[in-house]
Amino acid sequence: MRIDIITCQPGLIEGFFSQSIVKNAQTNGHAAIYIHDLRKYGQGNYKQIDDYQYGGGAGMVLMVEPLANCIRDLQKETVYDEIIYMTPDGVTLNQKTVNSLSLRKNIMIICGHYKGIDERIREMFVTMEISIGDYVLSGGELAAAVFTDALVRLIPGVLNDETSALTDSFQDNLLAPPVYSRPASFEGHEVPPVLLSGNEKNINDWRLEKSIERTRIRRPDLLDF
Ligand code: 6GU
Repeated sequence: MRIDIITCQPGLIEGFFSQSIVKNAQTNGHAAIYIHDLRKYGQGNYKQIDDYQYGGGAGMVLMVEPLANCIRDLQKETVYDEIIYMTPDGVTLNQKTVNSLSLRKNIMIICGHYKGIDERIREMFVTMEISIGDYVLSGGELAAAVFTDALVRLIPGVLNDETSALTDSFQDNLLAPPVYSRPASFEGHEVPPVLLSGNEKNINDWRLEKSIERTRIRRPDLLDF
């Protein structure tokens, strides 16, 4: 999968992509992630990328021309399956959306800032608008990092144990069951005996039962479908 991210604050996410699972995914050739600095497309001596909004009101808007030029430059090299704008007024991201987008080959992500981006970019280029939850961040960068992490870990071969993404919380609309490691007894708190029994069927039954119980208590909304 190839992911191109357009941002006016590359420093906010460069560190994230040079660490851990997302970094390994790139080293192993499963993902290619490119960060593009919108400032390079800025206008005039000051490389201007934002301006006041028509009609007045507080807050700057990312201008249409630098963004359009940047998007078109990228489109010269790559045909994108989706051009996604990260915005709090987009559709709320969930595992189902991540699963289906993980099958795409080339994705472009646009990070907004200030009051947002000129609406014409949304009309002319954007194919999908994604929010990561009902709260407002200062910019789309952290949201893009969250979204990219969720995507990249689903690419086959990225996780060490290929099946482990399948038992994550939210796959099958169920939260994950509790997990334990050594020691079997810690300060009077015991690991459930069934997990020590070696009986695979009983262990799987117990895990499913705990998943359902936990989902019913914490996220009953996931169960009504
Ligand atoms: Cl995608 N962007 C911003 N700025 N805030 C958010 C968000 C995105 N998702 C939730 N809050």
